Amino acid sequence: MDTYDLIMRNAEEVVTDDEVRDLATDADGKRAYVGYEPSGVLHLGHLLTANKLIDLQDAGMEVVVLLADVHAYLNGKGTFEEIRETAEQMKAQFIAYGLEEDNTEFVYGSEFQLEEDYTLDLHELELATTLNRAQRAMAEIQGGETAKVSHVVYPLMQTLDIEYLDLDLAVGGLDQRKVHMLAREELPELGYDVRPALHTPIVADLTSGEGKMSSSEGVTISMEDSTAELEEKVNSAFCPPTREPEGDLENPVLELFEYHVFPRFEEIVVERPEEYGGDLTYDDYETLATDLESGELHPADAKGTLASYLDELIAPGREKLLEIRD
Ligand code: IYR
Repeated sequence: MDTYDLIMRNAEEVVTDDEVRDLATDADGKRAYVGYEPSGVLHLGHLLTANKLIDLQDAGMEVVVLLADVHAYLNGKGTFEEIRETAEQMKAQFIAYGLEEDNTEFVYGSEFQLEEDYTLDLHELELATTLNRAQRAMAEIQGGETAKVSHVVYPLMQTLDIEYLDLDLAVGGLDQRKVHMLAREELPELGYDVRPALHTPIVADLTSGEGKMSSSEGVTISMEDSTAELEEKVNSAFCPPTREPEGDLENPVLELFEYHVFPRFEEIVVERPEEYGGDLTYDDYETLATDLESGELHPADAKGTLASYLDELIAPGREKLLEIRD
């Protein structure tokens, strides 16, 4: 796969395509990042952006993982002590998942976000941004019911991170897009360069195929799940024999194959007894999806296979968690 295709694989959108094409012509050593509010256990949402970071490492880029402790604090996720402890666990799980240790820089937000230059730039952005604009940027990120002053400081800090971490590309789920758009508008106000952003898709809820899979509602798969729990969750997933179920529904089983399994395995084997046609082997997502639609691949076999590949992906992180907790 060429560099541009690798950068773009499974991206829902990039802003802008021209800027990413430009980056792809000279990607070696360029810096990309994702920021995460520390939460103890990685779930599929974290792993989707982690897959993208692995693609970017394969494309020759340096990857920065921001353990966004100050952001988590501003979003009401606990004391600094609690947040840092969770961040350390999170880092260990990312490495176990497959981020190359010598090619990944893990940075705590508090290492640079409390410095004087950063703070003064932050105040300048506060002065340049309306409350309304900052609140809109936070709509899909904010926890808790009532917006606090901290929630409008948050996206301005996320804007500055792009400059202070000296990045060439900002990566995030689609829920980060409004912050990245704000950043594109505001960075030039301070005399800084605009950087491109890449957004990964949001996977639908596993059991209904509606809306998004989230850790706060419905069923989500995390690194804490045992093999049996994972099988149970995947086996109860919504999986009609089509890529495009009616209305706003999605097929979450196909989405998980596309975004989580195919990027990490060269070949997928669906094991079937001879009497049911024997094993099926796939080296690309499209063929698997087509077989599900035609009836060649039964949803139950698709789910069983998905569960075993997801299990292989999360197993090293699951072991790491058990080790840390002992
Ligand atoms: N807003 C992210 C966390 C975050 C991301 C980046 I990129 C930052 O520079 C800072 C924080 C979230 O919703 O988890």
